[in-house]
Amino acid sequence: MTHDPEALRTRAATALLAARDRTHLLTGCVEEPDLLAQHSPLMSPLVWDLAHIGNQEEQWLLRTVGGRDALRPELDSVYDAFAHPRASRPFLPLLGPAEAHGYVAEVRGRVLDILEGAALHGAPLLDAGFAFGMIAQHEQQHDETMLITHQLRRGPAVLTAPEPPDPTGGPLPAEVLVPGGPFTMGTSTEPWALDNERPAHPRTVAPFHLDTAPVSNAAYLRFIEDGGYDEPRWWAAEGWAQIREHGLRAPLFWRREGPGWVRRRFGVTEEVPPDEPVLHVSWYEADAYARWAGRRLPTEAEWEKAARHDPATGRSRRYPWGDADPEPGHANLGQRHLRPARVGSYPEGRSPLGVGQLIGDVWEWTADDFLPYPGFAAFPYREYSEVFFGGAYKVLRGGSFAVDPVACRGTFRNWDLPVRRQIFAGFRTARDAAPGAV
Ligand code: AVJ
Ligand code: FE
Repeated sequence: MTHDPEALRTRAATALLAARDRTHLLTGCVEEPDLLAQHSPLMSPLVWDLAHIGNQEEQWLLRTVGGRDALRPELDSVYDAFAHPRASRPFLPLLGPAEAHGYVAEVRGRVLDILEGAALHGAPLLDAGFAFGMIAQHEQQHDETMLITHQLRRGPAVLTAPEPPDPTGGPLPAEVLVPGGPFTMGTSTEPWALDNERPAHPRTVAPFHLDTAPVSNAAYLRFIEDGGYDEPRWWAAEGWAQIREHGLRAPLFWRREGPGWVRRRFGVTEEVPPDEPVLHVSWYEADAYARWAGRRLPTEAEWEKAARHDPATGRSRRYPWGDADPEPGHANLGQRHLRPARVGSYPEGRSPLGVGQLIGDVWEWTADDFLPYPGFAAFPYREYSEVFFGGAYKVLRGGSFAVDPVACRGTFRNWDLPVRRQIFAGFRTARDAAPGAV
């Protein structure tokens, strides 16, 4: 990233404005009752996300970075994600839609003024405009959350987008061999990387084979049709308990119709597209599929080595295609499309070893629990990552079609509970290489 202060200022302002455009799109396409309603107990009302975005921005950019007096200090507790579980948020004294829009706009006006005069160096929170980048990422993360709420919402479609491009570049082998040995995991140099991606540190992986694309609906359907949901031997105990208790037979939003399956997608019912990466599966479903296929989920280190390691130089790169920021030809990011692209798409985005679609399309469940890297230091607040470390959450990598490029890198780590299915998650599988492989 540039060190020129004016270029940094422009980058920060552009990231904030892009996030706000998306927030407006997601909150402007439904009527007031739909902004106030809770569409699922797993999600907040959209109007909570909206004002929470503004409140985070007020706390970090207006007060902490700008040193200004609080604008609406009484809102801090209402929009504190830890004080109120999502299911309880409709009952809070929330700002109404018009008030919430007014509040976020008022905060933003002052923040852009602060950005004009801010030193973008001299303290970790300011260096390269980190705090501004963090808040732009925070807004984009909530925009993805709001898009999940849109997917859960019943009723006719309100969002539209062009279809992803057709797959090009010819057929891929099903898997590639990723060589064993050391590589650099995490980062100490990516300016807007969040605390859990840091620091860069050496890791060694054994040689392994990795799918060149995420698992498709057609492949997942073979698992279903083979009785995968009736066979306890494929399932971790808690996963088996979940599918039995809730009678799960297929990914979330799928429904049997005649001999086939249809699914509801942003208010439209369509046949399940065979060549698209499977979406809306839990970690337990991904894990069970992999075991059925005689394979396993990749570890987080394996995923990152496949995505970042350049065998020619031994260096870890920012993205599978190199160090350049994502362009539309590299990956399906940024809600440009409302679905993952078919497997085999984005040949320009492939890694040197020929692994495709690591970035964008679907979040990919990995085998691992969300844990700190050696040398981790919480920054700038414990509640971003540290309070989630332990064993309860599984790591997801690579980002979905709903992730903005500002919040997606080869090092970016997401996490969620292994039972969750509403997130835009799929997976790919791996297997150990035979002894003697490189
Ligand atoms: C990193 C996506 C798990 O949405 O819970 C938003 C991001 N943190 N506000 C989440 C986040 C605080 C977080 N995830
Ligand atoms: Fe948040």
